[in-house]
Amino acid sequence: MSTEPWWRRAVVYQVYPRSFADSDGDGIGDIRGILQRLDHIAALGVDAVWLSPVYVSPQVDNGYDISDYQAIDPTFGTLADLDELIEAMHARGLRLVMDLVVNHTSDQHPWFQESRDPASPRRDWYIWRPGRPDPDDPGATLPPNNWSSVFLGSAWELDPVSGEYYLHSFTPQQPDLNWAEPAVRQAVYAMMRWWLDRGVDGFRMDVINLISKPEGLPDAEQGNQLEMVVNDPGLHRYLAEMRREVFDAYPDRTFLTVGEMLAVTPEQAVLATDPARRELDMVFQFEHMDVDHGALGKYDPQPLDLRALKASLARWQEMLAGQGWNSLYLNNHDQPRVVSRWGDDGRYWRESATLLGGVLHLHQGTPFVYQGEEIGMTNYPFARPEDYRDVEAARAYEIATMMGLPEELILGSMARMSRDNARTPMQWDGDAEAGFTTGRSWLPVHQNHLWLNVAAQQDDPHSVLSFYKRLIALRKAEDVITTGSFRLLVPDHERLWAFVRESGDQRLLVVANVSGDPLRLPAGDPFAALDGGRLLIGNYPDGAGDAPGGAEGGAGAEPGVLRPWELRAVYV
Ligand code: TEU
Repeated sequence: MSTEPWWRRAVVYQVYPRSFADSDGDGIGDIRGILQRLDHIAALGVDAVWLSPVYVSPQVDNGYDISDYQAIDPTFGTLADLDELIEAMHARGLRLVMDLVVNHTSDQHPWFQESRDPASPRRDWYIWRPGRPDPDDPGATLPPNNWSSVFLGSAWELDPVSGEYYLHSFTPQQPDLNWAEPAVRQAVYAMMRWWLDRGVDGFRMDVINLISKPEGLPDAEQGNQLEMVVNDPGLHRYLAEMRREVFDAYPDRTFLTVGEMLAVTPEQAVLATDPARRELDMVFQFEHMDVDHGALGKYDPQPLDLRALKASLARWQEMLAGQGWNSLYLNNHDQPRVVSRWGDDGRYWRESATLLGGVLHLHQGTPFVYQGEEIGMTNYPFARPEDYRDVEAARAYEIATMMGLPEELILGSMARMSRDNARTPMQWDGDAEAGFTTGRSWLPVHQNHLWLNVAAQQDDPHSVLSFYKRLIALRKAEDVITTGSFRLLVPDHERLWAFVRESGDQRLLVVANVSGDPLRLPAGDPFAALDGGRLLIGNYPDGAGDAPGGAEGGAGAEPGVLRPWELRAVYV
């Protein structure tokens, strides 16, 4: 087992099927649409695709509410289509990582339907509790404890069938499975093996650190269930058991397992990803994505403090080095588009999109590219409450309104942070509906698809797309990116993001100007060596190893100065 697993040098591309490509004109993306666009994914040079859920689902949370784990939702196609996708991907050297959503099912899942009957053998497959007496109303009850759902409001729903409450960490239509029940775990493991037998190469595990609930389900201090659930030590027992019962059944194959973990600390991530402990390969952590959350959380966005973002990512680099393994991401289907969030999607759109991608990919770990990120897709100008489709946005709006917050404030925050920003259709070309569908798209296409699209960037050597292709190729070619140590420089600088990667006698200096103004680099080592070093990659045409003086390059760089949103990685 001394050979290095493939995913250490891999880049993964995330497909959100609903919004990627629609083959049948119903306005919703599907598996045959992905098949038609597979050349785009292969041309990026990525190694694997993480496919968000395509299983049978009432689609309350766009497929993260599953009612049949072993069948494909007709909206997305058939099992035969999926088998064809696996085969077509494997033929191109691409692996397929499926989404595994097993903290909860849909309330329409037959398991839950049976579980509603207290006499059913499946009663204990979910988490049922009697209510607490309501001191103000002797005839009524209160939820069993004070936990709140991730999507706000109580995490408990009263079911009239038995008069008991069931736990739901997300919407009431997503009841939590009871992992303490051995039969539940065995059913999940069997289902996972069924997918691996079909040729699937791994799983991205949705909110996996919520599966183990603390004994006795005690009240949370802040009315927030997460703090209670995510630290439960039982999690590691379940993950190790899953490894043995599922993945160890295939000794000749190397899978990719990445667990999404809310509020996870680097210490817990080390426990989950230390290869010696045999749990997961990597986790999706949230610390760096939460640095711009205000006192009221996600929907209280604050301007980015670059120092906090740099420090967070650097801390994860240091803490996991040589022990665990990092995933690297700035975008996914739950996050607003990073070029709008932390870049400049106006004047310096191209520069800031490439800078953010470049800085991330030059960290140690396995980078994930979310569909549309590779062309610099931006947030959508959402204006009215009815423009949103996401269940989280709807709940946030309802609760903020109940709290009496001013309408403009609520709508402003939603426009900046809503998950729908990530879910507008993939922009393939400048045609009507951006080449996504021949029908009418389920979420509106961004007006900027007229110029911001795959076709327009395909043959432009200076496009965001071409930059991402170079970046992905570098990971295969340059050992230091995968194996080199990481050292953050100038942590207190408010605009300069700089670090050194070192391996053997290779020393790679990465500098990035996170602002729209020129930035003079500090004097001395190692910055003084920048202009004399060998440029590995840069995001200005004349700083990218291409012909000097491209469109924006103009007169070229002044020594020791970074231009607006300029990134350079240089061997020094
Ligand atoms: O996400 C977990 C989760 O809590 C996210 O919803 C995220 O924290 C939130 O968007 C921040 O506001 C996973 C899936 O990725 C997400 O799409 C699902 O809605 C959720 O689990 C429930 O399955």
